Amino acid sequence: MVGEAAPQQCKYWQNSGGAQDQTPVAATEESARVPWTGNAMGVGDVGILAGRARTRLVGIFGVSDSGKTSLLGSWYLLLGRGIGPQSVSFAGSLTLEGWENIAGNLRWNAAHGPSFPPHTSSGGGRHPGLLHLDLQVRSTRQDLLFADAPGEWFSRWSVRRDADDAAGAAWLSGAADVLLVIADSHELAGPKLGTARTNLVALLRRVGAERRGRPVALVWTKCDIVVDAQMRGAITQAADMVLGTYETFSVSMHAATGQEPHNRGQGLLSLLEWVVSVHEGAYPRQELPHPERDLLQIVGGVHA
Ligand SMILES: Nc1nc2c(ncn2[C@@H]2O[C@H](COP(=O)(O)OP(=O)(O)OP(=O)(O)O)[C@@H](O)[C@H]2O)c(=O)[nH]1
Ligand SMILES: [Mg+2]
Repeated sequence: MVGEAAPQQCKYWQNSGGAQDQTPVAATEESARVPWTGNAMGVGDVGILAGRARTRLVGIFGVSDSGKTSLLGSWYLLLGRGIGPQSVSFAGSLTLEGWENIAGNLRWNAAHGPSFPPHTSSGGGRHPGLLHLDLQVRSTRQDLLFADAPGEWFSRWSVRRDADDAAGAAWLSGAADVLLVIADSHELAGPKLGTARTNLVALLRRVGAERRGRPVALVWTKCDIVVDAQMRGAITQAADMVLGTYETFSVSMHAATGQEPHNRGQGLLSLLEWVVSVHEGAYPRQELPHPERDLLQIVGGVHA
């Protein structure tokens, strides 16, 4: 099959006698086929990686416009230019088209300079699009799947875990091996910083309740924008209370001054290195003291 949507449309399949076989293709078989389109994978496609060494699913949890898709796109562009964490290099992807869709905007081309990717549409989906990377990490290969979900899912899920329109976030929370929680510097330094803080603390609290000892990182995106020390302190305090152990990273698409002409952004490689190398058992489950009351003092009331 070379690009057709169904085997029946493929002339090679027809010539091979496949057309005489009228057995309908089972729905499960359909969804488990190789995603030849190269676009983002659906959950049904993940089976094709099952025979490979352990695949790591990375969940990026952040409200709308917080920089999730930009982060993914920038990793892809850096790896494509041969820039990666030490001893990590791009070895392939089953979703090249999906990566191109999100990263294309971030590229310079002859006509115009880079711009940001469009908002990730939520459609009616209950599962996020998954982007695949096969990386050479020292002497071994590692398959990674990154979930590029729409921010609205997480806003709903933070306040109502079982909300119908939060099913995709709930799925990701159950399935992810590594969790990144996004703190959007732009919003936390902007005119609606109070709401942004309340929303982020609600998200942190939800992730804290669901993480089951999995590795979590708090990722400050758009770190080219300065967030007030008091705000940073409040978020850190809330994360300490609800997550206990976690890592903190700051990233930006914008190069630090003096880094031109090769834009590597800021902090992108350190975060990718952690995502690739963190030991899944590195953060044993821990019982946190009842943080609820103190949290309410920090955020001035968050809905359950
Ligand atoms: N200053 C600055 N702005 C950024 C950076 N990264 C992203 N942005 C801005 O943030 C906007 C949203 O980025 P996206 O990557 O689409 O955010 P998202 O989290 O995927 O949003 P949804 O798809 O709506 O959930 C972009 O359009 C940019 O304007 C950054 O590093 N610095
Ligand atoms: Mg997006």
